[in-house]
Parts: sequence; structure tokens; C-alpha cells
Amino acid sequence: MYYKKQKQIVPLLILAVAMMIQVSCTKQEPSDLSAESIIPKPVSVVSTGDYFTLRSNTDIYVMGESSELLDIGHYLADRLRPSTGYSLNVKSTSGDPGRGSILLAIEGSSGADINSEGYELSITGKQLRLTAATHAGLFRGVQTIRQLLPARIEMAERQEGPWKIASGTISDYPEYSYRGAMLDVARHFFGVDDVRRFIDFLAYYKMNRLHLHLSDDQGWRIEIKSWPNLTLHGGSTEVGGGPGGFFTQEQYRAIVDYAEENYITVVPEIDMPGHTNSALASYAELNCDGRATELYTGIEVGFSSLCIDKEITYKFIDDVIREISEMTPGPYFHIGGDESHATKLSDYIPFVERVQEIAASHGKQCIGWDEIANAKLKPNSIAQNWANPRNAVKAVEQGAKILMSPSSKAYIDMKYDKTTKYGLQWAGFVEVDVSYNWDPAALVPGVGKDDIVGVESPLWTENITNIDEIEYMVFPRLAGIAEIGWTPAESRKWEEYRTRLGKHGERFDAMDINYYKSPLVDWTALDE
Ligand code: TNX
Repeated sequence: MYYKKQKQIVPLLILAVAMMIQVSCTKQEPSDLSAESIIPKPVSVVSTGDYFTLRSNTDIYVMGESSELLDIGHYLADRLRPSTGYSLNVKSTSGDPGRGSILLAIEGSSGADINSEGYELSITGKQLRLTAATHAGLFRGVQTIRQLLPARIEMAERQEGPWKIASGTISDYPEYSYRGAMLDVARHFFGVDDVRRFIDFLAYYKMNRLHLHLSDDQGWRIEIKSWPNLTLHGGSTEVGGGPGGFFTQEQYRAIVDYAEENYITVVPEIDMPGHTNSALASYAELNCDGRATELYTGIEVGFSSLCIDKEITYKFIDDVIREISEMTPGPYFHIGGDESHATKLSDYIPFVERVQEIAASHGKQCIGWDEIANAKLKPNSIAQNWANPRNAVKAVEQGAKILMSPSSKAYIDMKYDKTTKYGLQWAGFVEVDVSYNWDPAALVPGVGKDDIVGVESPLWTENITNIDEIEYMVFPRLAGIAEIGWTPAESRKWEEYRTRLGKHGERFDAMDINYYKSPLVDWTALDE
């Protein structure tokens, strides 16, 4: 084979030059929409061979006067302005704004109204038109627009154009309604700015749930006005003995608001009855023996338990769930329930049943780690499958739904391989292919697609201490989990995804994300 190639060296050279010209042309003038590397992969893409150009006089129009629509227009303009340097005015219109414009419109009858987050993007040489049945759908579609522009669009400094988008039509909607990630702010505390950046990451990959693990043995991270010592004392340290920290209620509200602007629902978790040492250290009366425990800065699990027999325990839980629920517009309250090794099963069961009722009395639907399936579940409770598939089956048999977070695939605190500096490895190494290559509906026999609300990747932070380390564990695995939640299983193939993911390397660079350059992927770097 090789020799033949050498004999044909001249025609090959011509071919190579022709291909180079073609490649540089496609870079300049993208003309094949279906060849773009969008993650999550859209349901349907039809290419028409032309392109739309974003110019200095391009304006963003929204159909009608709605302030929510205008906000989405401004969100798009704000993303595109720093790198293009264009003014990108956002205006209301009642009719077709014509040539050279971007138009965002709510259209109940749009082909993408299959569910509430679908959208349709129609790109011609003249106009870029994004329609959806809901604002959330438009917001998801805006992420597609960002990904169709050159990676440099994400840079904070002004870049050279041209800013071209291949023409065609994209019709898109998610496979699952719950697509999220969890951040453990209890083992190490992370402030509002770090959480905002985490939310930006979720939004870029069309995720819609942010689960915050707000309490654990090592720290209590959310101000509760009726139990102030929880944060004053219980929030004063973290793993390794650092200063810890906590969100004031005002800061928590700011996170909820920022998530809402990104059409992301916050899922607050207070882990119980185990993982509660920080509360037990803050209030002596929560302990069966009436004596406060010491603060804890190690990483063992399964040694603490709320006192199941004391009425004050339920007063405490009621106050905590009430105060957090009042600040949380989303429907969920996560009650934890994992690794309660210091609680007898005969105590655990009535405890979980009572806490579900307390959450319901504050208008919330319960999520809990899969162990909660040992108790009688309310029909709207959700069991988060992380460890024991038998618990998932038990939950489904009770009519409850499942959130899929299998630790050996979805845990983004697991090391990629033996060289990874951060994270744990009790569930095995989770390389990028391992975290991508699975189907939630084919994981547990007896748990099918209709039983599953979606997927979530938890980031536990026993040995993750700053945003750079968070980014390294999150990227690139988050993109793959997002695709599992959005794209139908039959459209997902690792070999094809791998190529698309490689192209996102330059987007990670442009966003200044510290990502893991997995050797399984050919990364495209940003040429600056
Ligand atoms: C198990 S996953 C836990 C957490 C740890 C995690 C570390 C789960 C529900 N419980 O307490 O942080 O392992 O990977």
C-alpha cells in the first residue's frame, strides 16, 4: 500500500493542496451545517450549503414586547459582544425584521414543540431564526448558535472575524427532562462566583438541573436563621481543616436567580440522617446523648446519625426544609439518605418516611440517594441510583422514578486513570469513553426509559479544593453526560462523539477552562 502511494506522489500532492484549500475554505465559509460539532448532538440537522454572516450591523430581534424574551436576546448579545466587538442591539419587533438579522420568537406551533425545551433553528444567507414553544427552549437553542460560530467567539478579548454560520435547519429536543450535575460544597466550600461558573458550564451543554450538596459531616453551608449555629460553628471548617465557609440566604438566593436566568433548577440537598456531623457538632440537643460532637475534617463516611427518637430532630428538619424551600422555586428537595451506617435500618425506614412528609408539607418533591427505596416511597419521590441497582428496582416497583448517576460511569470525582492527581477511585477509573459509553435505559434490568427522569453527574470534593481542579474533573466528562441526557441512545456512538468532542478543545481553551486532555481524543487547540 505504502509503495503505491509513493509512486503516485505527484497526483497525491495536487490532491493534498486541493484538500488544504478546501479545508481553509471551510474554515472561512462553513457551508455544511451537518458537519458542525454540536454537543449534545441535535436530533435533526439539514444542511443547505449556504451561510449566514454575523456583521457589525447585525441586530437581534425578539418577536413581541416580552421582557423574558428580551432577556434571552441580551444573553445572546452579551455572549457574542466581547469577541466580535459588535454592538448587537436587541430590539422588539412585530414583523419580519428582514435581511441580516437574528430573530428569536416563541411559536407554539413550531415543529420543535415536542416538549418544553425543544427549539428550531433556521439559518439562511439572509437570516438566523430561532423559534421554540418556551423560553427555556429558546435558551437551549441559543447555546447551539454559540457552538455554530468559530470557537474564538467565546474569548473575552476582541477577535478577527469573519463570523459565519453554515445554513440549514436544526430541530432539536431532549430525550430526558432531568439533566444535571451535583457540586459538593460541603467537603470543600466554594463561593458564589465558582458556583456561577459551574452554572455557565451546565448551560453551555443544555443541562437544566444544579444539585447542591449543602451539608455533610465536614461542613454546613447554608444559613438557617432559626438554627444559626449550623453555619457559625458547623460551617467553620472543611476537609483538611481549612476555614470552610457558607452561603448566606442572600447569596443562596443569588445562586438560585443566576441558575434561573440560565433556565436551570437548583436542587438543594441536606443529607440525613447520616452525613450530619456538622449539625451534631453545632447543636448538642440533636444527639441522642445530648452531647455535641467535635467538628470533623477527615474523609471517612458512615459514622454520624441524627437522633431518630427525639422530637427535636423533626422540628430541626422541618425548620431547615421550610427555610430552604422558601428560597427555592424548583419543585425538589434532596434529603440525602446515603450511607447511613450509623442508623439502624428499623430506624432509617420510619425516618425517611417522615421526612418525605415534611418535604411534602413544604410543597416539595423528594429526591434521595438510592437507599431511600428501603422505605415506603411517595409516588412522586425520585431515587438517585448511584450504588445499588436492587434499590433502583425496589423504587420502580413502588411506582417511583429513577435519576441515573451510576458511580462507575457518571461520577466525575473519580480519577480518569492512575495518573489523575485529584479525585477518588473507589468506583474505578472513569475515562472519557467510560463516562460516555452507556445508556441510562439499558443499565438496570427492570428499569426502563419510562422509569427514568434523567441523568446527573455528581462532583464530590474530598480532595478538590479550587475552581481549576473542579474544571479538570468536570471537563470533558460533563459534555458527554449532557449528551446522554439530551440525545437519543441510538444516535450516540463513541467513535463519532470522540471527533466532535476533540473540536471542543478549542472552545475549552477560549473559555479558559483547565480540562483533561484525554489521550483517547484528538484535541483541536485554539490557534491564537
Ligand atoms: C460516596 S455517592 C458518597 C459520598 C462521597 C462519595 C465519594 C454518595 C451518595 N455518597 O459521601 O463523597 O462516595 O465519591
